[in-house]
Amino acid sequence: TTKTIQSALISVFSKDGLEPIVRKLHEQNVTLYSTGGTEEFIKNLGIPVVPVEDVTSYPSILGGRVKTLHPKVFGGILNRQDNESDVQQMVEFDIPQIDLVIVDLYPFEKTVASGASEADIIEKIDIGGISLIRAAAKNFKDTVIVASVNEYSLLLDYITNQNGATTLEQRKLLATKAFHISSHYDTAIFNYFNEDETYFKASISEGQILRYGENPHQKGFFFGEFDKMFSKLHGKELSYNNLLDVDAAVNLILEFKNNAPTFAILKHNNACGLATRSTMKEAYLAALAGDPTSAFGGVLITNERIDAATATEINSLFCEVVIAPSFDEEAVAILSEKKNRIILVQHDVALPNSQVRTCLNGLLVQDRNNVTDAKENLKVVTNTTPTEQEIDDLLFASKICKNTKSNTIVFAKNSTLVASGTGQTSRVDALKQAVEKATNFGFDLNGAVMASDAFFPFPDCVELAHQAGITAVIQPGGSIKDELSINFCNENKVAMVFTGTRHFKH
Ligand code: 93A
Repeated sequence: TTKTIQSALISVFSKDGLEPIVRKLHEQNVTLYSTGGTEEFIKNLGIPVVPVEDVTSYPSILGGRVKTLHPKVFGGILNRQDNESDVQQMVEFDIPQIDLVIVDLYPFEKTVASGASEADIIEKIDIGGISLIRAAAKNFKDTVIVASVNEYSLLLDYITNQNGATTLEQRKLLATKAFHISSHYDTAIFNYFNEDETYFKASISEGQILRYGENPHQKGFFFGEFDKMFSKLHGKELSYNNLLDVDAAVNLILEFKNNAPTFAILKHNNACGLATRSTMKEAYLAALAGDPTSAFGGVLITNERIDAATATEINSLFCEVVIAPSFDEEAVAILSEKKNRIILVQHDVALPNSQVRTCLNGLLVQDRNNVTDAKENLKVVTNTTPTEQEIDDLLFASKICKNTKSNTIVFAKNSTLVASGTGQTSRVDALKQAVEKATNFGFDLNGAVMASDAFFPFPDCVELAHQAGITAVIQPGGSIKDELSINFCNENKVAMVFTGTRHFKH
């Protein structure tokens, strides 16, 4: 798989940095082919070079628009050296082998940026060069592609230190970089043509046009393969906000994949009800009881099949979307009674491992938060140890906490979300909100547990939690004032565990 460069086609717009490469190639007796200006440049260095016209027996025509676009050139680049018929045809059609292609494309973006006329800009759409790049990159098994000045030093290294030899791995890496360049180049051309964004208004081939964005005056699109993740059984088209809720719901229920029947109700991407029970109907009723007010217009999701008994209960709630891995036939009939209610069967497909959002004039990309706190990762930091039931509830609460907007405080008891404070700018406010909600919906917080997505900078949170009746706490730990919270818990017989993992979600 190691190949030595014996011939090269060089066609570069900018000649900067080319001289040392050409000299080294010449030193190693590499046959050089080249186009107009580049050929001139090489000749002026006193180095022999074969004009590409001599290969094609064809002049450069149409004012240079067609120079390298010829079977003899592309045959030389694209032939497979381990393919008998390719090898035969190379002889039959007298095609020269081309081992290395060096291209620097017409500067399309620079020309656009300079404010040039449309005619000048169009002329800077490189056709031959981009084809050379794509051809050589496609045939990386046999051909080396250098599609940018940025790769000159790498090439120089191969010529100098590897005597012009490259490994398959090195050629594939250069091909990857080449396709990055060609896709960027074509995207720039697309953006120029699509200046007024008419394309997106007219076409759904790229993104799915949504009725509108977050609000009716905003346009909205979804780029993804919804049908791979869900089968829609019933209901209206999903809106931008529906999709965001569905995303939150899918991420949340993933945490409970292997649990007993678990039912979650989400509003504005946060869980407002969630419970695990021995039947789905009980789980639903317990989830609904968590916050029946917020559940109105919510998105519902389960980790197991929805049966008719559960569907009957759900039917009396106004909700936007119901998602489950499967439904009893009768359940679908019941849930379909409401014309607009969206019913989705969720398929067992993994979510991508990267998350992307816009940031300023670019993007932020990060890994998914794949850490789920587990029993073996808990470190008890108080004299009081949590009971088995409390440990179960702490882990249960932590799963919800992780999937709720920061700052978050979650209260749970007996596998039920009792109340949460979500998306607050201070952790104490999140806690106060949770206490107030729990009180409003008639929950007794005595013996309930608390989860926090990040550490407590002060002991105020454990103080308020204890006052409310909380007996066990789960949090990452790591504040310089951890000791103050631990001391308070010790004095008041509250159990606390550290996970070491923060679960911000903004
Ligand atoms: O007009 S083109 O699209 N037609 C071609 O056949 C062609 N082949 C190479 N432009 C073409 N090129 C480009 O010419 C290269 O990508 C490079 O940017 C430039 C080099 O031309 P010269 O060697 O004459 O300076």
